[in-house]
Amino acid sequence: MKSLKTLVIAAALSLGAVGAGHAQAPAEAPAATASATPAPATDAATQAAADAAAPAGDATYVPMKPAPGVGQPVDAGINFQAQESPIGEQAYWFSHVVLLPIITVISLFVLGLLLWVIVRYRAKANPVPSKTTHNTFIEIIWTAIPVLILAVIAVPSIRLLAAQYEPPKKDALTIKVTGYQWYWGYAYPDQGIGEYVSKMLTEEQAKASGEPYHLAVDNRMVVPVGQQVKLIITGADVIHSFAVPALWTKMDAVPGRANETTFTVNKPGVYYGQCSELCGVDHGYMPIAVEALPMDKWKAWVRSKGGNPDGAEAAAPAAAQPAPEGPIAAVRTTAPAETPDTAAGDAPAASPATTN
Ligand SMILES: [Cu+2]
Repeated sequence: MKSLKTLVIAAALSLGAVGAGHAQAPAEAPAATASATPAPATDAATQAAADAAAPAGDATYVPMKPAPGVGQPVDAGINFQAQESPIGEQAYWFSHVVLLPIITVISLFVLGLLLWVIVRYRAKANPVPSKTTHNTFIEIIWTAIPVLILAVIAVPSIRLLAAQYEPPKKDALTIKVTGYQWYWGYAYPDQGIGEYVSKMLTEEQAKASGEPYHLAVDNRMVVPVGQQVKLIITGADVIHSFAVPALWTKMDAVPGRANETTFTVNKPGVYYGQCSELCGVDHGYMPIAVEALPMDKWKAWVRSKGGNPDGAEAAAPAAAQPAPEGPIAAVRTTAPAETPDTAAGDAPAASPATTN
């Protein structure tokens, strides 16, 4: 199984990183959120090259419509979102097949004991109270059984914890995620896709594209189905947190650090999330949308972004450099095509007034 080191790292990271709650966005809209153009702005030459390189019929990327109730919260929902990744399924099973039944049985048992004591040993029925104190047998039982229950729970619990922090596979797709006040930036260094920003759609835009307002964005993170995705996550200004409940993914975006997490999406779809670390006045307006596509369609999307789906060798050398130490400057070597308000310099978050 996992090494002791993995377990220790997993336990330490999990203290701050894993959670299943999903806050609803506030109802009030931000003042005049300036969104970039919804459609990716590819120039004619890039598009022509993509058309030539792509198999017929898949060269054009059209944002997928979300399925109702999948990858997003539901009205009056109290359960986890339906899980669409292997780790998420494991976690869901652990919660609903192991923990909930045990919790229910213990709660009913304790409630029964309380009722029994209240009725059987009430003052009226016992004018002379019992002076009994210790009972060795009972004390051993009520210590040993909880210990056994905890030991049984510990096995799947630690297995799940370790699985969440297992190092990524060699062929994982690397995406660099940067949290800004108050939007997200995504870059695909191995495909030569420089950073582009992802901003919340206005209410009218969301309605027009048939997506939930406060969750819909202009430029999604697009990933292939069934392939492991490795996120390198950092923050440009303050601490943010990248969280997508349906993919069982949450990781803090901390300035000066490159945090890593992985997920694999089971099936095509659109999965929404939100920044989950209070990061300032527009914290509630920096949603996340992950779109999972079959591999051929994902490759077409990469081409539509001017990237090379087949990896780093053929991509532009400057854009392919891994740069955990100076992440923002490095991925900006390829100028974002559709990011008018961040393309101007190396300090995209320096003027909140222009981004909101
Ligand atoms: Cu944030």
